[in-house]
Parts: sequence; structure tokens; C-alpha cells
Amino acid sequence: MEEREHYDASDIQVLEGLEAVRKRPGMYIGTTDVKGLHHLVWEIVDNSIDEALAGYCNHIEIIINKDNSVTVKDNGRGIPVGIHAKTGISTVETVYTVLHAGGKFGGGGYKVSGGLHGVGASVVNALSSAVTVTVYKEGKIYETKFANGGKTVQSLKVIGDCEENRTGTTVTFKPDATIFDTDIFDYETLRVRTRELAFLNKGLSLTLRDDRNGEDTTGETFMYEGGISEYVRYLNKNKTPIHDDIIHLEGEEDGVMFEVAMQYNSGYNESIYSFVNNINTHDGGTHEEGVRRALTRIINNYAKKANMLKNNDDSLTGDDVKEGLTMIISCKHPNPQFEGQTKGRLGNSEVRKLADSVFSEGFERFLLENPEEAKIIVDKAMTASRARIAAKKARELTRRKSDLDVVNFGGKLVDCKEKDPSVCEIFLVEGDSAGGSAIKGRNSMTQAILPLRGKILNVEKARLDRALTNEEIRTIITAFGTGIGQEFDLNKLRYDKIIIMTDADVDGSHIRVLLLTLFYRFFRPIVEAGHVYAAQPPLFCIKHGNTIKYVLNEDERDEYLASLKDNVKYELTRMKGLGEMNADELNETTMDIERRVLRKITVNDAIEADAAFSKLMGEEVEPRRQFIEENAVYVQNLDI
Ligand code: 1YM
Repeated sequence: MEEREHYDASDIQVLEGLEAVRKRPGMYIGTTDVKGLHHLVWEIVDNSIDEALAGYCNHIEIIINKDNSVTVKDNGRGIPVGIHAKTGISTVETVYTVLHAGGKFGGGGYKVSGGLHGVGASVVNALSSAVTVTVYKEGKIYETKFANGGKTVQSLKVIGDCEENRTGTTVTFKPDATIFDTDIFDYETLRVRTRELAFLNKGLSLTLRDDRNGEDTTGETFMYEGGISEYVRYLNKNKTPIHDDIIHLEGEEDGVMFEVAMQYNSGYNESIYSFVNNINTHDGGTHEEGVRRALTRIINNYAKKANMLKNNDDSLTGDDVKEGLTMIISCKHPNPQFEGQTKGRLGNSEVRKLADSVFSEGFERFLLENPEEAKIIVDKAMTASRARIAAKKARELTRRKSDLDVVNFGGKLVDCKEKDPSVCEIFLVEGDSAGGSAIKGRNSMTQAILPLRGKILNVEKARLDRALTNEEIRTIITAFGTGIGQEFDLNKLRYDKIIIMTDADVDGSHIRVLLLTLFYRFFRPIVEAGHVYAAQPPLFCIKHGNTIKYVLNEDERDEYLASLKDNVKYELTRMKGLGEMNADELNETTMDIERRVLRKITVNDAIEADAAFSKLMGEEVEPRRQFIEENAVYVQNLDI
């Protein structure tokens, strides 16, 4: 029911604007899948973060309500309630109903968070079935309500009094179920990002609460006085740091804030993550380039001055100095230019200089003031350098001379006949006997089989040079055809699908985790491009009449049995392991393109995947034991 009686031209424009969002939601929030759904939350939270960055808010609360709506609360100034000069309606209502309203409103404060200031609010409104905005300001409580994709059902009005000094904004929205594939929020997804926002905005406290199973929970509060230093400490939690202090450097120029925190660990991987305005810049950019350049230069300069590098040709490379480095780079920029296909790279060239100078001055001072740590860091890079040279030699061994070599690959790889990678698949099969059945049961045109006999080396604990001495790993690298390290080339991948085929038991999941670790650490683009799959051998077979039905788990079994007409006679058998299936069974249940079920392995969040692998595969045994105990199901169904 409309409370307002008069409609004019500007109302119609408003509705047309929001209608455009509903027609093409992808243009505004990317997708309408579960990712897009969560995006709505961050659009609203961004406005609170902006308010925090402007210095007016220090607490944000996110609540998943019983009805799957979400409430976001902050203790900022409250969205302005006065009548907006251009629209003739309250500023709150304007912000929530006029597309692209944000930047043009309010004072020109310091606005750096994710979206354009306030812009997301109208998009969220357009894609919601109900929205309520409450503003606490000047001793009064104001409220406005919208429904059915942003139509005003209650203009802003005072609904009560509050304490004179209480200020803030509370927004509750319920996503429109006709637009999104799903309307169920995932606590873990919200938790990971909420914690990340707390790491990236030091001193800001964020509370996340799930009221779907009762309302008396207190939720979890994240607040880090140390900011990104604590992020580094968290990421290194399951690794072994080689120096105590986390190096934290920051600087500002012309309204651009730049900050970096780092600590080396005894491992061999780099975990460098960069952000601009709290958004992960997956493809780096000028802020990252500035730091990487300075890091290599400063370590080389120090090593030379300290006479640690014997001859001048031994200089350390960028790869050498980032081995075992965990680093978070955060830049807050009032006018960021995002580049690249996925807009994941910062383009502003002035940031390169700022990052370089802040980092090099601070890091050089750290090395000079902490000679013990400096020696540990330089030694680590020098060891990496020696290993790099050794690895280069070992790598030559994995380079295939000609296609003929494939056929006779130590007799292990049984390749497919087809040479066009877009239709080819490779099955990595646990054990010789399953391997044998797979070879017999495959489609030899397009399906290659690589039986895995030996143990897969845990690459979380081994450097590239040692990994390359492992026969299984060498075979895999050669079979893939992409090369490794600096020579890696995704275009040379010889198979469209890499399918891990292991038993559904503890050993099987261990091998799967080892393989995923190998892929994630050494062939990450293959994982990111979605080429890696896990085969899903069925757990049960149900026979009735002439029908044979395979099902993947208990739930599917029960569902299928319930769907059978009463008194139908059926025979239920639990499937044997891969090794006990004959070629026909294996083909029918697990390999045949028409009938099999594959699970695609995706990387939703590189930082979380990194942490998960350190935990699962790192040097400390206890966290692994604990993790596997607590997440037995998760390990079996590992989606990175
Ligand atoms: C739970 C969502 O939207 N908080 C919020 C938004 C604004 C302000 C404060 C604000 C901004 C300004 C002045 C200013 C917004 N204001 C606008 C606009 N939380 C949430 N808190 N006073 C208050 O930027 O000058 C857009 S968002 F445009 F009206 F100023």
C-alpha cells in the first residue's frame, strides 16, 4: 500500500531505474547465484565501512534472521534524513531508490570502500522483496520501508524517540526469491569475509550472528587492533615463522593510504595477498609491483653490503626472496583504477612509487636494526636461490622431447588417441588394480589413464627441486604438458579434464588431498580455470526388475527407495571399492560421460584455501589431526 499519494516524473524515472536492475541483475551484482546473493550483504556493509573509514563508526553488526532476511546495523551518523533538493523526497529514500545516487550525495568525504558511496543501496533494494531502513539521529528514530523490488511502501517518518546521543543506521532486507537461484545465506561465507574486513580495518569491530536457530545467540565479534599484522599472524598460524616480529609498514600520500605486513615462515610457498579498498586484487597491480620490486632490491643490497653474496652474479631473484613469505598489502585509494579482464588489478601508476618508497625505507631500516632477523631472511633467500638452480636442472628431465615419449612414459601413462585437448580427459587412478580396470573400461579415444602406484609427495613440505625428484610427480607434470614454475603455460595443457579417481574412504581422501595440494601449489591456474574434477564412484546399487540404479550416498539411496512403488521388490548392495569393480562396472558408474557424476574442484577463496592446505599438509601434525577429526566430512568432500 502506497502511503504517498502524488506521483510525478521523478517517481517514474526512479521506478524505471530499479526496473533496469531487476531486468539485468548481472550487470550490477555479477551473478544471481549464491555469490550474487551474498554480494547484497556486502553492498550494504560497504556503506557502514565507508562511514567507519570517515571516522564516525566503530561497530557493525550483521545478523541472519529467521526468515533468511539480513540485518546490517552500524553506529555511524545515520543516513541524512532531510529532504533532498533534487528529488524532493528524504535523502534516505533517495539513496535507496535512485540508481547511482551515491556519489552525488552528501559531503565529499573520504570514500574508499568497495562500491561507489551508497550506490549499492538502491541495487539491493531493487533485488529485494522487502527492505526496512531505520535511522537513529538527533534523539529520533526514523523509518522507511520498501517492497517488491524497491517500491516505497512507507516514506520516511519518525516512529519514536531514542537517546539524544545515539546515532546509526539499521537496514533489513529480504532478497527477492524470484531473482536469486537460492535465498539461503551461508554462515561460513559471511564469516570469512566479515573476519577479513576486520583484519583490513584495524580497530573496527564487526559482529556476525545467525538467528536462524533461535535468537539468544551472541554471535562472533571480530576486532583486530593490529589489523593486517594480525592477518599475517593468522595465516602463519599453522606454519613455522622463522623470525618473531611481524614487519608492519605504512605511509600516506595525497589521500592514498598504503600498508604492508609480512613475516617469513620455514615453508616454500609464497602467500602474498593484496587489497585495494578492502577488495582482493587477485591479479596484483601497481601496489604489489612496487613492493615486489623493492623487496628484491633491498634484500640484494643488504646481502651485498653484509658480504653475504660472494660474487656479484649470484644476485637473488624475485622468486628467491618470496619463498616462505606471508604478506598482506592493503591500499586505500579515493579513485582506484581497476584493470584487466576481471578488474582484479590496480592500475594507478602513482601507487607503484608510493608502495616502493614506503616499503624500501621501512624494510631497509628493519634489516639494519635487526641484524639477526636480517641474516635469517637473507640465508633463506640464498638457500632458495641454490634450490632454484638445482630445480632448473631437474626440470629439464620432465620436458618431453616429442609426443612419442608420451606413449612410453615409463610404461605408466596410458594415453588417449585423440590429440585435441578440448575433448581429452586424464584419470589419475588410485592403485594398480583400479588402474587396470580403468584402462579396460575407458573410451580409448578420449580418456587417458594414469595409475598412481607410489605415494604422492606432500609438496607443502617440499621445495620444487625435491618435488621434481618424485617419480609420480614427474609423471604427472609430463603428462599434463604445461611445464611448471616460470615455464608454466596453461595453453599447453593436454587434457580438458583432470579427474582424480580415488576410493571413498580415508586413504582415498588422503590421496585426493595430496593431489589437490600438488595442483594448488604447482599448477594453480589449472585449478582456477576449472580443469580439476573428482570422480564420484557410487556407494549403493539398487536393482529392481530390469532397472539398475546407482546412487552416490545414503540420502540419494533413501530418496530413491522412497520413490519406488510399494512392494516393488528390490535388491540393495553396497558398492565395493574402485579396485574391486570390473572394467564394465567402473565404466558404467564412474567413467562413462553419459552416466557418471563428477565434482568440479573450485577455488572460492584463495586465501582460505591457502590456510586450509597449510593446516592439512603443513609441518605441524596436531592441527591436521584436529582438522581431520573435526571436519571428517569436509575432508571427504573437499571443495577447496
Ligand atoms: C547499514 C547501512 O548505510 N550507513 C551510513 C550511510 C551513510 C552515512 C552514514 C552518511 C554519509 C554522509 C553523511 C556523507 C550514507 N549517506 C549517504 C548520503 N549503513 C549505512 N551511515 N552522513 C551520513 O557521506 O556525507 C549515502 S550512504 F549520500 F546520503 F550522504
